Amino acid sequence: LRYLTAGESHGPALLTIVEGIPAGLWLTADYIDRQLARRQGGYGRGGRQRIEEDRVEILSGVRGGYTLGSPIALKISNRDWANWREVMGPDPEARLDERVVTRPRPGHADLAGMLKYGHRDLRNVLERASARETAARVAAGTVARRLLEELGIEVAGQVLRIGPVEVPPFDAPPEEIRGKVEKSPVYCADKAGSEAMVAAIDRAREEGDSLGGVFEVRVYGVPPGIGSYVHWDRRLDGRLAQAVMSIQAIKGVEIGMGFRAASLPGSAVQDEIFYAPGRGFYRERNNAGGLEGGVTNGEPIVIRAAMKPIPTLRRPLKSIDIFTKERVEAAYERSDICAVPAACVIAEAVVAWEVARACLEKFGGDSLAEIKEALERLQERVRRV
Ligand code: EPS
Repeated sequence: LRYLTAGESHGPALLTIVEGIPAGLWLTADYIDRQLARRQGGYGRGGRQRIEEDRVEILSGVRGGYTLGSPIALKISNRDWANWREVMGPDPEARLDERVVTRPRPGHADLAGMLKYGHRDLRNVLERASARETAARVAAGTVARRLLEELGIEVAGQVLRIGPVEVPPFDAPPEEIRGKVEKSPVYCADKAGSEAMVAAIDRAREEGDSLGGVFEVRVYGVPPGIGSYVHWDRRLDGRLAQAVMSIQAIKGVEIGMGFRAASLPGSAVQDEIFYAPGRGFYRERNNAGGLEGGVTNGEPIVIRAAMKPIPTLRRPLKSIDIFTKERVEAAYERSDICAVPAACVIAEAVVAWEVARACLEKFGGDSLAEIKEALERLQERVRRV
């Protein structure tokens, strides 16, 4: 299972090609669009989201609602392209002297990207570094999510912190988490917490500032034995961490008890092992976050991440103009105030992708039917051990 994305934030479209999805999976544009809409939402988003209304176009790999086993090409058009055609176009006539960005934003890829690629207009960096690209990742991850649903595996995310406001994780079955999160403007399961988060975002907006936060993604119904301990790049915990850390503005990732485990004795951290006939092995708590030795142990996967505040500030920090070398204020156009709820949706997608990829490594299969047979064999074997 693999995918690539392409596209600039103000270019014509975002593209992804998803390869390795088995034949026979029910997949519709509407199903993907629901996740694209969730990604666009969340209190604290800026003006750009009023322009865009992301919808996917399935260009290949699906016929009559079912996947064919061939590459699935997905396209999400940028409505804002209409306003950028002359500046962003690929032809030599493009107006490269307009909307030039010369004042790198501290915390954005602007300066590091310029130094790396030798650009003289920071726009050439920010157009691709932009989190707009995550719409394509959500589209690809949502295809994986559909596959996981067929295997009885469900993903649910929730926001736990925005700036100074923190709530404990809501520990419940996935449909209950999703039910509460859907009602919250910041995708938080706690009602009072949601209101306080909205107020914190309003304050940040008034102050011309931005806010980060923390979210959690859980994966329910994962069979034991996915991932492997035999080599570093097959450890599923490492792969999940990489996938989530690669989302724009993520600065920390933890699994299960995470950083808190460092301060406690082993007896308070490791999850004791129980057994019941018919049920097999199980745990009464899940500090490991469903992963031991890089392999799933049958408990839900629990992964949390910290997102830093967005670097584009209405009250900009100081920077240096790349041409004049003068000390100036960093660039500001429009911006989101807080994109933590969106990042949570993106994390659900990239986590679903990694879990699906590891499942296909375990179960193989060119068709959904083959994969389901292999899963049933594993479940049967685990029950009988
Ligand atoms: C982004 C800047 C903003 C965000 C964008 C990410 O876009 P613009 O520069 O057009 O105002 O809205 O996110 C999206 C467009 C999106 O769909 O998530 C950035 O600099 O990373």
